[in-house]
Amino acid sequence: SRGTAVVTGASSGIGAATARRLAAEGYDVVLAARREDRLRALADEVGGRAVVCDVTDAASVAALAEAVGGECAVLVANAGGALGTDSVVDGDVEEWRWMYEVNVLGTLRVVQALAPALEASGAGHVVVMTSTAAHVVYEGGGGYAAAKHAAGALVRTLRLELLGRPVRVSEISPGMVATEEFSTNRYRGDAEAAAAVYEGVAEPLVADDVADCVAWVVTRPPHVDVDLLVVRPLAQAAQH
Ligand code: NJP
Repeated sequence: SRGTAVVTGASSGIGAATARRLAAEGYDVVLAARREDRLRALADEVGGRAVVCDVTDAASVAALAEAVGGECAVLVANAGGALGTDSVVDGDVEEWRWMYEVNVLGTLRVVQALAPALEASGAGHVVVMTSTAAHVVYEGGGGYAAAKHAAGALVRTLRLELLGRPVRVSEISPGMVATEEFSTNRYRGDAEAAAAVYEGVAEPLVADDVADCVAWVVTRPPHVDVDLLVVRPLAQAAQH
């Protein structure tokens, strides 16, 4: 085994694809998210462990760290999401708060809880899933971009803090990926609105495209440090 790999947000989309990919690479995967039925089914499929965890809840994250144990080779801090109404002028403050809780503070909690186990592994690796929205802003995406910019600042600061320790830190910033983010989370099941998001992006990435990036980053030789990997659908490249 290559050691334990914890993936948050492993119940769907990029996280589920990443868990499959890392299991295939020989990691003992720990799948964390809130939807237990999905986690259990995936854990059975890949031979991993399901740990129900809400990254917005400190006790829940502490229980995840407890379940992981003393050593963790890889943490993929991927749990996150966007909501539809994140205008600056008339967006709902509570929706902005939700995006901060899950994308920023959720990542912070998980990184803090697992940092000792990552260091104890002797060659830990933290991968934080931000977004192209961590680097650019776009109209209608103010809350998400603000939260992902903050998550980006978090991961870049973490790199500085961990310099000289046996933990590598990488940020992966995907563009548009066809997952549940835009069907269930962002647009709350409104299929028409979800389809509209993909307008102008004829062929969005699929979750496996991003999972491939995660697997590539964490399987580089120990002296190779991948700082930031930005991956977009070709059709989006001209936009931002
Ligand atoms: O979306 P989706 P993605 N505690 O909705 C989990 C970023 N990204 O795969 O708890 C714990 O299929 C949720 O699990 P559950 C995006 O911002 C995406 O696209 O069971 N887990 C589910 O497993 C996010 O950071 C695109 O509901 C929580 C997962 O998060 C990451 O990619 C573009 C949770 C979300 O899976 C994966 O999103 C981009 C909580 N409180 C960045 N709340 C894109 N799709 O286009 C949610 O630039 N989760």
